[in-house]
Amino acid sequence: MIKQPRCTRGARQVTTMLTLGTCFLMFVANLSTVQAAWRTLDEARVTRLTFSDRRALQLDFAGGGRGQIFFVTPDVVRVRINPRGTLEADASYAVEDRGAARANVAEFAGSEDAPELVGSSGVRVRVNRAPFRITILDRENRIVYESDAARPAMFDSESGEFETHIKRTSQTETYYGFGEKALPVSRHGQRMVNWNTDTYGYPAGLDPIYQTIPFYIALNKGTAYGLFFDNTFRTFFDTGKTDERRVSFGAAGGELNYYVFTGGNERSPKKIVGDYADLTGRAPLPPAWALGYQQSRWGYYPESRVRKLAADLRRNRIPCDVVYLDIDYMDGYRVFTWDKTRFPNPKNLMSDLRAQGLRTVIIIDPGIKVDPNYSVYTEGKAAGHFVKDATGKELNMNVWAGASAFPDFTDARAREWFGSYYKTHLDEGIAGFWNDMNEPATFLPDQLNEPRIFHHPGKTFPLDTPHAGDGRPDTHRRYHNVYGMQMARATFESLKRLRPDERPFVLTRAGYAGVQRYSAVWTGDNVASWEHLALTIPMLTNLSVSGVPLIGADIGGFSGEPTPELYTRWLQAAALTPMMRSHVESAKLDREPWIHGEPFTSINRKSIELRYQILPLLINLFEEHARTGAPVMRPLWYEYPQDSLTYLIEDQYLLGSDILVAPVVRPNQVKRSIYFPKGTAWLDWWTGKRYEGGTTAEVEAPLTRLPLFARAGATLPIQPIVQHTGEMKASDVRRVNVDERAVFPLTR
Ligand code: MIG
Repeated sequence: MIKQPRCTRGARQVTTMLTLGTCFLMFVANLSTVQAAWRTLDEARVTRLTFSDRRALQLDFAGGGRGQIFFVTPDVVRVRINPRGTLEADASYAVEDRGAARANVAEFAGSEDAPELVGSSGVRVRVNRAPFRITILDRENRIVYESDAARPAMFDSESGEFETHIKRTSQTETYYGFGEKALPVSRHGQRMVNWNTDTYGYPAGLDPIYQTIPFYIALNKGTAYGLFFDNTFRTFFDTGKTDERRVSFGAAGGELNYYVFTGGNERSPKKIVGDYADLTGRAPLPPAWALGYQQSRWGYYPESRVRKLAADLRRNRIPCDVVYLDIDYMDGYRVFTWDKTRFPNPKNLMSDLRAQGLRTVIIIDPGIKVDPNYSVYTEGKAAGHFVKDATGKELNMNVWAGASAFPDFTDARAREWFGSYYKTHLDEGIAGFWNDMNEPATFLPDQLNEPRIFHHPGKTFPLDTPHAGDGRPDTHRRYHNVYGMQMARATFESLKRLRPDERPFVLTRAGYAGVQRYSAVWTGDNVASWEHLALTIPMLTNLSVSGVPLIGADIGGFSGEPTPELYTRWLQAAALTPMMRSHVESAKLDREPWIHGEPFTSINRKSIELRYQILPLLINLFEEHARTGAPVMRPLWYEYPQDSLTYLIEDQYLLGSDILVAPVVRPNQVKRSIYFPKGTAWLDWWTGKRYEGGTTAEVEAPLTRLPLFARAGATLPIQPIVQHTGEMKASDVRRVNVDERAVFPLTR
């Protein structure tokens, strides 16, 4: 079939094909056995090539496809191909400013037969017309990207699926990013799918989970490139799993629309991550309180329980800025309501908590209970804001509240309408909002004649459900992966509108590339296990280089029960992650730092105090991110791409460039081995002992101590311990030079 592409095309081509006897026979044979009609894009060679405006190469393919290649910056090449014909209107939920994705100046070089597009910094795109292939070369003539000559790009003219293939630079090339994946730090040798999925208690290796960020960075002997595949359908990446010689990616629909990041002169990960942030946006500065310790659980109710929590925090001198209320605060799980028996006077509660230096974040789910006596439902219905099914009936699916309707968050009107309900909560003094279940996740229909398998793929909207798509109506196939991000956007934009002088705090479970513009992200329903504690580092560092800086994992594990040792090690490990939140599912033990008694309470207090000491640095790093797009939490390879011994490190991370964190992520360990990256020396935070770069050392790590190091020569802003960010004073911040004598005792 691949060899006879013209025979398997749709009906439009049939008449011309009838003249070819053999083709006709094949066509008939295919009709009886095959629905899909996979064709190669390569064999459909480029028949016409135009260079317009000193900017873009326009390509016409023999089979009717259209394409475009251009530079969006001197170091970022964009490729768009629609194998089915005219290119779609250029819309993207990921790209912050449409202008950023438009063509930059370039020169046409080469010839009609061997065309080349040359960017203003000397990067070249070579196009091979027949068969169609692309090679991108940096200005030193090194290959950045090369179509795999052995494997044509393929598409299926009936289903709309397609895939393309890149030659791997080397079989030791490593891959990072891909958003949120429960996978090892380098994602080489993997086949990964992007389809936002509610995966309670996901085991390591389960894929996909909640987020879709189809962006990666490839690294080989210090030389990197990046690739962002801006396609919201179900997509996949195969990084040498099916064939170790190639990387493949593809989608279940839409266009082949991707950006190749050359990494500039240096071919560096830093440049790639920065360019990706320029394209998809940066996180605005979070409120300082969101960087403090956050205490959550599913089950903080009634009001007296929350008041007791606040008192316990302060009595135990556990620094804390935020408490969370989960779904139990609502009246029968109706969003934007209160259960008045559990919380008779939310406003009073909020102001009493605020007086103790505590902010409250509440959960808001997308589902709206079908209930004729519930104004959010009746108003949304009357205004036509709810998603309808393929037959035009309101889509109702079961979630916590029972049968519920869902706003179409891909419609600006629905976003604004939903967002307007936050006003009451803001007036009550609620400080931030937590958007859950927005993959979207639903329960299985009551009548379902199918096995009730865990993580059933049917726990979302039917694929043919229509969406507005902000001016490009299409089905859930196209918009599933952006639904959650657009809900977070509705929340963020309404907070901006309602409180223009405050920095919004939004936390979301599902998202798509660019979600950082609206929201923080947590890694969903993890597990109280050592394996999951270890997984937090590769998960968070990769999410971080996928452009999302404000991230965290539920401390202690959401599902199950941690041993006292595991919870204590987890608090230590998370003390310097961008977001520090303990959380737990309902009916399991609290994840409060004093829950296991001494000696654990004192050790846990010390972990949180450490975070508050370092908070001025953390705030600086968020400012740096807002300016440059640099991640806050960094994998070692990001700072040290020339040191290949950093490439596979799973259990160490950097906070900014100056702090190296090496948590203990295994039970009964009182020592651990630590690699110090080449090119700089590191001082032990607690003892001042110096370690040279490029060495590995065994370091003492009793339960009382988080192995922590500061970069020799750095200057760190540190403050005395406070109980919450409201107590911080700029005049108390000390700038400590990390020299031979630096030791960082905890100060009160
Ligand atoms: O079906 O709101 O991931 O953090 O506590 C479970 C209850 C719904 C899933 C979230 C979790 C939250 C829980 N939610």
